[in-house]
Amino acid sequence: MRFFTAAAAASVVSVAIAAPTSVASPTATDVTDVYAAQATAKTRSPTSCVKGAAFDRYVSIWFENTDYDMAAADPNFKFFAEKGITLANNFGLTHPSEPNYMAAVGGDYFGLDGDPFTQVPQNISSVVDLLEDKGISWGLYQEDQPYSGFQGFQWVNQQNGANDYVRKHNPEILYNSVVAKPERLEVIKNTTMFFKDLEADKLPQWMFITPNMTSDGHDTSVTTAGIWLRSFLEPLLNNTNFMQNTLVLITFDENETYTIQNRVFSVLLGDAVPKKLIGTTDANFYNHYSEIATVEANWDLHTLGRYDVGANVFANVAAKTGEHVRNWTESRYYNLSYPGIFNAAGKWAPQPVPNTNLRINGRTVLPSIKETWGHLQNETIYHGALEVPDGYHLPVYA
Ligand SMILES: *[C@@H]1O[C@H](CO)[C@@H](O)[C@H](O)[C@H]1NC(C)=O
Ligand SMILES: *[C@@H]1O[C@H](CO)[C@@H](O)[C@H](O)[C@H]1NC(C)=O
Ligand SMILES: *[C@@H]1O[C@H](CO)[C@@H](O)[C@H](O)[C@H]1NC(C)=O
Ligand SMILES: *[C@@H]1O[C@H](CO)[C@@H](O)[C@H](O)[C@H]1NC(C)=O
Ligand SMILES: *[C@@H]1O[C@H](CO)[C@@H](O)[C@H](O)[C@H]1NC(C)=O
Ligand SMILES: *[C@@H]1O[C@H](CO)[C@@H](O)[C@H](O)[C@H]1NC(C)=O
Ligand SMILES: *[C@@H]1O[C@H](CO)[C@@H](O)[C@H](O)[C@H]1NC(C)=O
Ligand SMILES: CC(=O)N[C@H]1CO[C@H](CO)[C@@H](O)[C@@H]1O
Repeated sequence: MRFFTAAAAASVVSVAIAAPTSVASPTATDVTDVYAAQATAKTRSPTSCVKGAAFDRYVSIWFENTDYDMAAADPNFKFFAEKGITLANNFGLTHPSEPNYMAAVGGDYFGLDGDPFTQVPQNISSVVDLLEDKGISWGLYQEDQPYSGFQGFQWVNQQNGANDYVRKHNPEILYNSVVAKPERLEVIKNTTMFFKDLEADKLPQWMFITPNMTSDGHDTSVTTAGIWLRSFLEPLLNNTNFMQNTLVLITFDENETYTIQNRVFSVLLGDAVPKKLIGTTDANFYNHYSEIATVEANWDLHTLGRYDVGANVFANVAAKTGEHVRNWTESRYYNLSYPGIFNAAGKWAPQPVPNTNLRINGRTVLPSIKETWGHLQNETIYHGALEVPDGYHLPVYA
């Protein structure tokens, strides 16, 4: 199948995962169906305490579509920058939103160049496979997602019809390898559940937090995003249920202006940041794949064998794991998607094969990925390089 169409995929998937507890289809978005599913949706809050080299908990909070200088100038983002490390050269991978979220957990965006209803084929792994392999608990918290495991395209504010929760900003729900397992859906929750888990001291060790379309700046401005972040994160800074050797990344999915480089404003903070690094700037080259690489290095996880392997690990973590932070040599815009299975501009390329022979600082590709893809190594496009392709520098297929 050339294109993995949403309609075809949805029918396959709803058969595969028809949860016995759910009355309505998990992708339904009409009000009656959503409330029916909400009433019976299962939710879980598994915890674990696996020690990491630099941190024991990782929290990624994503905002939307803001140019670097705009975010850096916002008083609330500045407030957090002063409490951590500003990443001066952290890059988005393409435009628009969805491919960036997809890539940040799966190590590629497979040519995606829009925000459609997308389902990543089940034989593609994501970071949660790596985390589970080491017994590390994970969860996503999506503001105003109507219930745990909701797979619909969107959910609007029921009072005023405004954009609220959107699937395109929920990275793990895009992966059929996640959706096919009910126990995984049960940890893809909303921020109501975040506060419950916080209160009960049941937050996981890896989490991804997406504010709603108002709070993340998408439909508003960086000012609104900053105000939301201040109210959400400031109280957590000295909450001991949250700060448990925790590294928080505040970032944006992409730059607003398409004709400039896709550099995003980002800050690392939390009690896992060494005191001497507070208020400093790290100018090394990073991109959204650095998020996966950093987590892999910290907990000595296996890798996905995709662009995660070549990405720089954040230097404050690399210093503790013996990682080599490499210099950036070439400057790309990262403002256009390369071809792939999800490319709507008609630029098709085969589903890329992970490189199952890649090794980085002793870390190898997850055995189950080797099993699925190992026999196709003549077709891999991943070679562990730091700089990744974009629409002007295409991946090279064998
Ligand atoms: C992975 O899944 C896709 C889509 O279902 C399929 O076309 C492809 O052959 C599969 N590849 C492997 C190696 O399993
Ligand atoms: C959040 O998710 C829980 C668990 O599924 C659900 O009971 C609750 O109604 C949701 N909250 C909101 C505000 O939608
Ligand atoms: C988004 O969340 C904020 C609170 O964080 C809330 O005030 C606002 O109403 C929500 N936006 C929409 C459109 O529901
Ligand atoms: C958190 O720290 C701030 C200032 O550092 C302080 O004003 C506040 O009372 C503290 N809150 C708690 C719950 O300890
Ligand atoms: C990417 O940026 C370059 C340099 O400004 C520009 O020439 C090109 O048109 C941009 N591409 C897109 C898709 O906006
Ligand atoms: C990386 O770049 C910095 C500053 O440009 C330079 O000082 C350093 O020697 C370079 N490191 C490597 C490994 O090339
Ligand atoms: C790679 O190897 C597989 C299995 O041996 C074969 O089916 C495929 O045609 C080869 N692909 C290329 C591009 O040579
Ligand atoms: C307008 C603006 O601030 N955009 C930023 C996007 O990223 C480029 C390149 O890294 C910056 O130079 C811009 O400042």
